[in-house]
Amino acid sequence: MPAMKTDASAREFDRAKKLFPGGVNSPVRAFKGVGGDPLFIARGEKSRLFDEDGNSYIDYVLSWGPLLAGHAHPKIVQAIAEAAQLGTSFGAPTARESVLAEKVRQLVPSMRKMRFVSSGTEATSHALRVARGFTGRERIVKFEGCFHGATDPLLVRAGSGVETLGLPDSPGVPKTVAALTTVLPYNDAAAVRDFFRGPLGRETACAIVEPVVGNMGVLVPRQGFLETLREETRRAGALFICDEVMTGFRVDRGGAQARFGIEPDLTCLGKVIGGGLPVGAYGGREEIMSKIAPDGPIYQAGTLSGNPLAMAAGIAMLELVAQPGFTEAIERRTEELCARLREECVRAAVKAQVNQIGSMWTCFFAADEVYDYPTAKKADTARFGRVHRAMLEHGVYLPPSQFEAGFLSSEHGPTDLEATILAFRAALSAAR
Ligand code: HOZ
Repeated sequence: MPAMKTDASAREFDRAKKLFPGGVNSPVRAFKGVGGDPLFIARGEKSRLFDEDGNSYIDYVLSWGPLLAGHAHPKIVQAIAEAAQLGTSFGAPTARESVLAEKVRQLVPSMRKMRFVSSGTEATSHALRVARGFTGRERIVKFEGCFHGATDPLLVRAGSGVETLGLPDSPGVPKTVAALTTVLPYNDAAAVRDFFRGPLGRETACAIVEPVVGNMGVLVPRQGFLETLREETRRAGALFICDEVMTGFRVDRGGAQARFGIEPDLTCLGKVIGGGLPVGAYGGREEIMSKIAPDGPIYQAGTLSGNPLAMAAGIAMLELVAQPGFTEAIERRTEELCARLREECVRAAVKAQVNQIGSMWTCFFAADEVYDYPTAKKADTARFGRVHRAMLEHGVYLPPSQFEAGFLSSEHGPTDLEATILAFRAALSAAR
């Protein structure tokens, strides 16, 4: 196979390195987790990405999750274009905000009241402040390998780029802030029970969790883990914050909370809710949300919160999500892909664990079940890097890190799957 042409991407990368740290505006994009240089993207269409050199790829990153309906879905593009004609930002209330909020509440009924913000990171950092303000407590709990955006108190033993780059904690996070964060092992119900029944349990404002982890690669909750967390936080008077930025509308149309039957106190959303435009949301019980300004004393604000273009994209996206069978069809396609990837690994005698739920998946090159931080860390990241590069050569764009989730959209069809499997077969053999 002739070597892939990457001159235009290389040129753009040289230029970007003079302007941005590492040449990128978000660390995982730099491909440090897999080797090689990032590709510069010119456009996307349905399931495909096209780079500046004209190469095309089946895209399993989908902007790190938001594009549940693929690239440039006509309904979303039209909604944005129509909204833009009427003005791009007002900093005043609009009817569209309520339309989107009603759609969110229909799908995620635990979000009785909500606030729109501009990113998942904003959603989680404000949810923490609200939990602290509501309970009058300062300590928080997070889980090892979960990533909730680049916000100070949660940049402790975080996954995603922090794990990819081997930076367990970040300079710049004040020690006093980090000291208020307790990190517990994911999927360990006994550790949750011990902590919340111990001396610090009643000093804790909240526990925040990715119900299905996407930021260590995909880790699926074991029976009883989320249920125990729900029960023990309630018993200790702490809030349960479900970070559904990745899982929202993907693991089920009502998110992981619908799939696992848990009712959190607060939920954070991002990614899919904006249909590819910057939107986040946090929300939950009325009693908690009524403490937020101007109803209450807990302050939170944002100039571009509820931005009309972002609301329009979100409304179009959630109208698609609400169609009967929409999310189920994407899940079935994802199951099929993962079953066939497993078959290819067996055929090539490569030890692998393909974790999947909803339209999220990860292929770990590991011999044993991967269900928490230590088991994910045992995966063969060097092999992942070799497979990633070979897949690119064969026209498939995977997340550039073992510790990120792959995603599918409604636009990934049977032809994409066939091409992906052939590419994977070739990549496994090239990447021995
Ligand atoms: N933190 C995102 C994935 N977990 C990556 C965002 C980006 O690089 O765009």
